[in-house]
Amino acid sequence: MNQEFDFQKIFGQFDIKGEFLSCTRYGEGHINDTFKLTVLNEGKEEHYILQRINNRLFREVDKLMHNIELVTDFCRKSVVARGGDPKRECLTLIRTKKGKSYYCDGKNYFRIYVFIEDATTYQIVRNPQDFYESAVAFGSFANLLADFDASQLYEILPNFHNTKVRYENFLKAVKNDVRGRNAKVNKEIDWVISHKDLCGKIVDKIESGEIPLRVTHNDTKLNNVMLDSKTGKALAVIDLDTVMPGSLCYDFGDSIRFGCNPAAEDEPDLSKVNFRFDLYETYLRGYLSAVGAGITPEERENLPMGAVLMTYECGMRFLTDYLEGDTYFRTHREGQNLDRAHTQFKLVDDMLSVFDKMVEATKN
Ligand code: ADP
Ligand code: GN1
Ligand code: MG
Repeated sequence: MNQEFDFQKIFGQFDIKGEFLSCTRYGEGHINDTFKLTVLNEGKEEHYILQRINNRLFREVDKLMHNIELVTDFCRKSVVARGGDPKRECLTLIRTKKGKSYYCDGKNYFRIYVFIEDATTYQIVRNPQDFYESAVAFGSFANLLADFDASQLYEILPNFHNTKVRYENFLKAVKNDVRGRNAKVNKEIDWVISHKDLCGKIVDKIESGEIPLRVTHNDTKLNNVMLDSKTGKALAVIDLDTVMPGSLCYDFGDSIRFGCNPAAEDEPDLSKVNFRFDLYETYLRGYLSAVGAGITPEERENLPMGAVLMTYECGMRFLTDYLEGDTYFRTHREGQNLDRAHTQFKLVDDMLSVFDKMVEATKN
């Protein structure tokens, strides 16, 4: 797999001291190709993250990287201002020798970040304390971005969390049935359609102005936050590709979607998948402690719906991708996107069964 890119040549384009040692696949993101790059500098090994940007999805890499440059600069200033360590507490882009934030070999686009050492991302919540820490990280990130000028950013993936548009795309995939898979998933298709009234629950409030649009992260799952391996404390929010206008309810909701499930996102055995209300309370506490007083009463009231919606939407996206032949989310095995859809649908059912409790817990 690694031989498909000439890593030594790519490394040579960037302004990095030292000699190329190795580059191996890394992490469990579904979108970009991520590698750990090891360099020998003055007798010491140094690490970087090299990513091939998914330019099938991010068609305008220049605009994407413009956003990331602005957001990483903004975060760095805030880390420095509070006396933190910018090499570990935010993402640092390495420039090319020509001064650009990415390199294109004519076909593929690459960027390099400083590797955040002695830190971990988790695929499943290990313990409530880690989840609490991730909530503080994402809450603080939202608080920080409140001072970021939204007009500077390109809306890099329009309608990213527009659930109504996602639903339309799902219906198109069902209609086109390009891989002839519909017949296998009639039950799942019916399930999505029977819940379609959920689609407008937050989008409509954003359109009417009841819920404000802010600069948000939009992909707040647990493996997009790095925790210090020694202290367990949150270090840095990563994966900034989707930072653009969005809603706090979505950012909160996406973390709940991923983290309140004690099983993997693609767990085939649904008896292991369930919504842990205690973890919901844990995340809520951490998030509210950090997000600041700027959260409006309408946003707060809609946090539980944000969780339901992000889970419904994500399940629908997995099922859409399954119907379209697994072209969007990276898969490692047959049926993986369908398994992912199943876990999300189970979680929505679970959440709806305790929705009143979620609402009660979220009140002031
Ligand atoms: P994707 O968009 O595909 O999800 P990410 O940017 O989230 O890609 O990176 C994938 C994984 O790589 C992360 O979950 C994390 O484990 C690891 N990673 C990303 N950036 C860094 C970094 N600067 N230092 C250390 N690990 C990183
Ligand atoms: C993708 O890039 P990654 O793996 O952090 C996806 C999210 C989904 C998530 C589901 C840009 O996130 O929207 O919620 O998979 N990112 C993009 O795990 O589509
Ligand atoms: Mg990621």
